[in-house]
Amino acid sequence: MIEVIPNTIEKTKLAHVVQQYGCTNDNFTIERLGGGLINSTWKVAFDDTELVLQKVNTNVFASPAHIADNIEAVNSYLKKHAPEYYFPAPLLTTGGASFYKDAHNNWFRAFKFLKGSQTISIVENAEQAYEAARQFGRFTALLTDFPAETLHENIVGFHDLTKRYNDFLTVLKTGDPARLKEARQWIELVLEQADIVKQFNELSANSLIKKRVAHHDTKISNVLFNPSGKAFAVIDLDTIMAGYYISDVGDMMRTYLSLTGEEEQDFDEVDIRPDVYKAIKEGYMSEMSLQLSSTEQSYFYYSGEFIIFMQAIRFLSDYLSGDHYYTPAYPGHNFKRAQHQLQLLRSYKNIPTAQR
Ligand code: GN1
Ligand code: MG
Repeated sequence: MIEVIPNTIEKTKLAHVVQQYGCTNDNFTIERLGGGLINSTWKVAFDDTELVLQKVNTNVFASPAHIADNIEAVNSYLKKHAPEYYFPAPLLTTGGASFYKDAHNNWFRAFKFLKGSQTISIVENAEQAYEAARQFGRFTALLTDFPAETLHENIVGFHDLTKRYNDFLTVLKTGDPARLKEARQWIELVLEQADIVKQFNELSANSLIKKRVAHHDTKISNVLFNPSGKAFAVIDLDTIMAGYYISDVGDMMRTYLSLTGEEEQDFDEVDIRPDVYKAIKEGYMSEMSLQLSSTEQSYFYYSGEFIIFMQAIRFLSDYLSGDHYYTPAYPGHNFKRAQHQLQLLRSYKNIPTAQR
């Protein structure tokens, strides 16, 4: 379940935003929904309306209007080609816009809160993994003929491992000297994985591997389930961009396989569940097997190495350069997060070949 944080102070601050979505007085309730690392999210209720309200982190998304363009383009394509598919596009403001920008250049948008829909924060069993993987596969499959290259690149180089790795090498020269010293052993561990970057370079130079419409953030909390446990939609559409399918499969590997979430600090608890791996594969392939070339399919296992490693260097680079991207909740938080990913990578690499 999403963590719900009650809030009173924010009510006053956000009243002008809630008004944009049709609330004409101060009779609304607002509570913060925790979970995401980037945007701020609230649940708002007034009259018979329930909304999810979000403020976009403009440090991360420099052009929020591009998010809206991408969602609109995908939404109109799906409305035409797959009208039965539920795509949670933002609600329009009373002025007819899919975003609300306030006087201080804060960008907000709202979504309908679907009664009875549920989200989960940890994959408890293989069925949930299957359901989620199937939905992410379905999303990309339905958009096979959509011209992915026309989408804006909302975060430049977001899942470009070559760029991320080069940025990491730069941080080794420019980062905080004390932190660089403290993390030496972990930095060595990263540098030993250069083969993962090499494989990415090969893959991205291979014309048999297509860029498709990918979600790029396939954690389980971005899937809506109905009360009987069936997944029916994917949410969090900010990073819908052209990308490789391994981005989506890889982030499922990263976030579904171990029962421990990415915040776990006891690394001995990190454990790969083979039945969950199998469920990700079956669920995703039930929608995508006809779309993916055999060359693409040969990178299925690699997807997990790719994303876990990239997340490790994202957390570690952020720690070494002073925590500007992921806000730490305690000193050393991003260092711990990076260590967790490297431990997860080690466990992932131990998956026997026959199970991959
Ligand atoms: C961020 O905030 P959230 O949960 O949507 C990040 C992902 C990372 C994830 C790690 C735009 O996602 O790429 O994998 O944290 N999103 C962005 O938990 O950087
Ligand atoms: Mg996200």
